[in-house]
Amino acid sequence: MTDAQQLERTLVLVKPDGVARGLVGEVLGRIERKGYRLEAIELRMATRELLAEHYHEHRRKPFYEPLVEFMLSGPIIAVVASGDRVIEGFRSLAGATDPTAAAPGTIRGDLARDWGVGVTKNIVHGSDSRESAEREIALWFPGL
Ligand code: IDP
Ligand code: MG
Repeated sequence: MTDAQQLERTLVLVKPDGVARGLVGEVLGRIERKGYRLEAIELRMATRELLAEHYHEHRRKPFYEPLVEFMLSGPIIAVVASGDRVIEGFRSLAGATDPTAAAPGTIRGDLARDWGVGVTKNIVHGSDSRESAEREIALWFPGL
């Protein structure tokens, strides 16, 4: 690859529910088996400041505060994955936001459910556009 712009990257998070339930290997395995490359992986606690930036678009939604509290409830695995059309491809692996409705075969459809807290606990985050991917990667992995 000669043009760095062509290397599409996405930010994936294994959320606290996925880490607590021991699903990190399962999620990373699906990314690898699909053929994407893992560029960076880090286990860390989020902070309120980081999440305020990460979920900026949702700041006025009713689910924002519970979402931030959930994301602060335990360690997260932050991942940068790369490959042609990886942003779209990982969103497809992840499945629909609502784990109850997510199709079987997807991460959320196979591994997540409603635990009485609506759609908050859905195992993974994946960037939704090139612009958000580069913004989110800069937040979680400054300098990468
Ligand atoms: P996405 O993760 O599929 O891109 P977004 O709409 O960007 O979904 O929402 C971000 C996250 O906020 C979701 O993954 C989920 O954890 C949470 N969320 C989204 N919609 C709701 C809701 O209606 N109630 C509670 N939590 C929600
Ligand atoms: Mg989103």
